[in-house]
Amino acid sequence: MNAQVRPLAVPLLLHGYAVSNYFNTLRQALLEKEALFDIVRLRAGRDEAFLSRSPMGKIPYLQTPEGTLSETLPILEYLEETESGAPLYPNAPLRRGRTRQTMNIIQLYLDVPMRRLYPGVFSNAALNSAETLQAVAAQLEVTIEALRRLLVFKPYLLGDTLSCVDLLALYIVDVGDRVTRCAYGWSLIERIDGMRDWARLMQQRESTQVVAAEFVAEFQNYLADKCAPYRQEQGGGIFAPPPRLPTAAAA
Ligand SMILES: N[C@@H](CCC(=O)N[C@@H](CS)C(=O)NCC(=O)O)C(=O)O
Repeated sequence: MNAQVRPLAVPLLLHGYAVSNYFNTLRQALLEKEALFDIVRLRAGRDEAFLSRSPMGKIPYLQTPEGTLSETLPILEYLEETESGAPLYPNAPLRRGRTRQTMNIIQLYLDVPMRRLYPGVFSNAALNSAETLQAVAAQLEVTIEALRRLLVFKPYLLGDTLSCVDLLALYIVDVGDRVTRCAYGWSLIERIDGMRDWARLMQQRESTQVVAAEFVAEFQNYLADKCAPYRQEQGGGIFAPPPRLPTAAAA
């Protein structure tokens, strides 16, 4: 894709906040592209002003000099077409198609079903019913099998260069691993050979460290607010801080 650089040095404005895996994906893409951008920290909303910018009432959305855009995958494509930084999609049409295919699978068949379990994992307001647990588990098995076929870990998910798939998967797999451990007692990351080493590689990137630091801090507050059954101290995911060892005085 040819970058059509915006003529004016007007910063893009990324709206959302660091608990959102989609916000974190876009923030990291902007950092990787060394784009000129600022962040407007806000939660999802449904008032008229919010819906005029993000019609589904969701974060993240991007304010550009030409207008606003919501939905992470189209925003990633917009950045690819307008920013001159490092490409995040391959050029060859089939490989570009596979990049989009894999992102669709990760969003629709991994993230969306797992969200059905958020109430019983990240908030103590409701329990997940046995039917929901069973239905989501069945979908996750199909998705895990698909990802085993698609991901190559060479060393990035689809080849030897970083792509949008790595940025999308990073935050969805992090939260997903916490969810499967808490809801089912198994680790999403460990179910896919190569995923743990890839996660370690991704953690070394400067852009990951910037985004993950704010995510971990904000997520801690979010879990406390919701009195969530899951706590970061239980570990899991890619970014959960390591469990604290007992101090000598406490031992
Ligand atoms: N398909 C959307 C998903 C965005 C999404 O699920 N955002 C969540 C936060 S991670 C949200 O705004 N939830 C609030 C709501 O649905 O009311 C995208 O690609 O950006």
